[in-house]
Amino acid sequence: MRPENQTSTPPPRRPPPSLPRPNDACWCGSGEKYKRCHKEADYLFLRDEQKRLEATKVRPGIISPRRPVPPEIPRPEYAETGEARRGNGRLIRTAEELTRMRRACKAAAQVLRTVGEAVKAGVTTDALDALAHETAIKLGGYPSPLNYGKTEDRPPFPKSICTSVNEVICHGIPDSRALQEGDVCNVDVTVYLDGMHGDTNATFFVGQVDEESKRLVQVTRECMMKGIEAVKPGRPVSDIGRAIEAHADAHGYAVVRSYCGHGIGDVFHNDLQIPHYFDPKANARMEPGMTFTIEPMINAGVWQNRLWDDYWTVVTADLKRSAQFEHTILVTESGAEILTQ
Ligand code: EYF
Ligand code: CO
Ligand code: CO
Repeated sequence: MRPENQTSTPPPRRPPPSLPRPNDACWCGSGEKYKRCHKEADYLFLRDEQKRLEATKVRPGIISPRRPVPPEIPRPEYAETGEARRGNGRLIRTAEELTRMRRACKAAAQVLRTVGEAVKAGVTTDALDALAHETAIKLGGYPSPLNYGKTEDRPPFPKSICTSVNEVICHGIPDSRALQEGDVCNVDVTVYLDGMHGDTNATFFVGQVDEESKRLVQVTRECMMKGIEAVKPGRPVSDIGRAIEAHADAHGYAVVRSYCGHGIGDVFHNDLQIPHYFDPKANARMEPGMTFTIEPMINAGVWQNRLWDDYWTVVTADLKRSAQFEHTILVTESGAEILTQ
């Protein structure tokens, strides 16, 4: 048959971004009610498109057995039972506590550097977990996420770091999935050493990534730095979120609202919360001697998140990419000192 005589079914037309109501006129201009015209075809089209989208997204892999920590490593209160303390309400560190805090933060930064160097296509996130676990222990530390976060509704976190790839915002569980060329992978490390926790994370490129992901990661790093520059004794912690949100907004990105920075020290998370968006209710004043994290999660699309049914893995609601950076900081007389540098 000659090409001009071939008949083939045209591909289904893409529905407009905002669908009409059933009794409104159809978007195609037929003059028919939407429900009698394109409604069914649109719903089938969108369902198939969602399936196609999900097929290219991160899926859960196999989680390896719990890694043991040698008995000589001092451990936090939840290491055996999963039951964590909330802290004693004291948010200002003594000089002696700060000395220990610096050691814990330095160890966390070292583990993050070591794991960051191992991020490559073909490496599983479980292999990154093994490396972080072993490096923390070599430094005399306990990997804080291991067995942390148990409540009535969920078991404790099963691994030593969080690895959050592409559309995973945070708390991704290291598993058998191998990193792929073009992925972005956040590695979040917390180490318990000398009775204190130090918490830091960074987002790494796996090989060559697309320009949009490079921009997202760069702007997210800048958001964290803007937040750190906003730290000033006497000012409310809402200044931090205000600075971060303004920078994300200016680049067309969204700030995750469900997870915040946190006070940290002898407990992994104390009562102090640091929102990364402007929240006028976040009126706690920053004081010299406070230690907390600034860890903005910035999304390429919408700010909303969903939780996988594994209890932990937080993903973007639209499955677009997300990035994060984190430092533990100390409030000084003039601003902030980064402890996890
Ligand atoms: C839905 C946990 C996970 N919580 C916080 C427990 O501050 C952290 N990173 O910078 C941080 C790391 C971990 C963590 C690892 C495990 N958890 C609690 C509540 C919800 C949740 O995931
Ligand atoms: Co962290
Ligand atoms: Co943190």
